[in-house]
Amino acid sequence: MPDRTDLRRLARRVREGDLPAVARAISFVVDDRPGSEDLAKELYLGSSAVHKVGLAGPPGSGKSTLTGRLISYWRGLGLKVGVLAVDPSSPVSGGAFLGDRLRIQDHSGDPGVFIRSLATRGRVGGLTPTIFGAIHVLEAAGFQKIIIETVGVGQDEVEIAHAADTVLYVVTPGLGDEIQALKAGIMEIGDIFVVNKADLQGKDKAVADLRRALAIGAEASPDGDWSAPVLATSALTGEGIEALGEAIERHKAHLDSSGQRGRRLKDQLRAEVSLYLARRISRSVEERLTESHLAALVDRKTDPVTLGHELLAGRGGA
Ligand SMILES: Nc1nc2c(ncn2[C@@H]2O[C@H](COP(=O)(O)OP(=O)(O)O)[C@@H](O)[C@H]2O)c(=O)[nH]1
Ligand SMILES: [Mg+2]
Repeated sequence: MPDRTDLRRLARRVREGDLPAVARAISFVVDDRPGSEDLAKELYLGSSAVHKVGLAGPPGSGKSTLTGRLISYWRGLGLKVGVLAVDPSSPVSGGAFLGDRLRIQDHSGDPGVFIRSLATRGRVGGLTPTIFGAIHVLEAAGFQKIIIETVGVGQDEVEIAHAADTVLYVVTPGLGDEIQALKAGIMEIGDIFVVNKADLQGKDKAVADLRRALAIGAEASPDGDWSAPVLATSALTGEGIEALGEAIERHKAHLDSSGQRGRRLKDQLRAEVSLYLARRISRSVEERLTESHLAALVDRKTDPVTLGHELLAGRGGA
């Protein structure tokens, strides 16, 4: 375990925006290493929330390529950009997709860009419990935009709404018919819908289909004063990227002026604290569970509910 002086030094270098320090601090927090809680405490205080943009949508729709474009767009405006790519790889292979690695290299050497993949470690749903910790490291390091790219399968598409302020939902023209069948939950999480690969056939139909589907869903939307725009982009050619960047700013301005930003931030913090509690409580309670408890259960001298209550209350003898 590193001593407090080491952690202080690491925290200071993170605050100076030193990228190797940012990488080290994120590893610390994500791997839940000894000392990581002290580091997390130190970094959270004194920094402030950054606008977080989430990218959801089916695998292959171009989220990573679009991320590369958004990085360039924001860098052009002089903003520092941090990217967290939620990665489906197993803890065994550990790394990012080759494609993500290549795109990282596009921006390598730029001290205003930091890209990191976070393995989901076989967890159901794409967001790791520690993604919030990684976000706080980026906030402390002075990044001005944070992109969270999800894998695009299952639950993470909905979970991203608990971590991001502005959610982009990315589809492609080829998905034409599927768009109409998009699940209601997905329609609700998207703040901006993007028909990417606009350089391919069928973009206009896809945009029209999506607008129609959204118009039907709009009445049920809890965010009635924001009607989610549908934009066409080509992450390949760069077409539509500036308009997308502007739409993202419009959404941020809407969040600020409507008071939604604060509400979303509280939702995110609630999710963060409950993930923390779930992890800590289950760990500490499991540590109290002994062989003799299990033997008592086997012998039906007690039952799992009663034992569970006793362990939660810190009783349960041995
Ligand atoms: N034609 C075309 N291909 C694209 C576009 N954006 C991404 N791609 C390609 O689509 C494939 C999947 O892209 P990727 O960004 O990895 O998608 P992700 O799985 O959503 O992150 C890659 O081969 C990209 O080069 C686009 O706008 N037009
Ligand atoms: Mg990707």
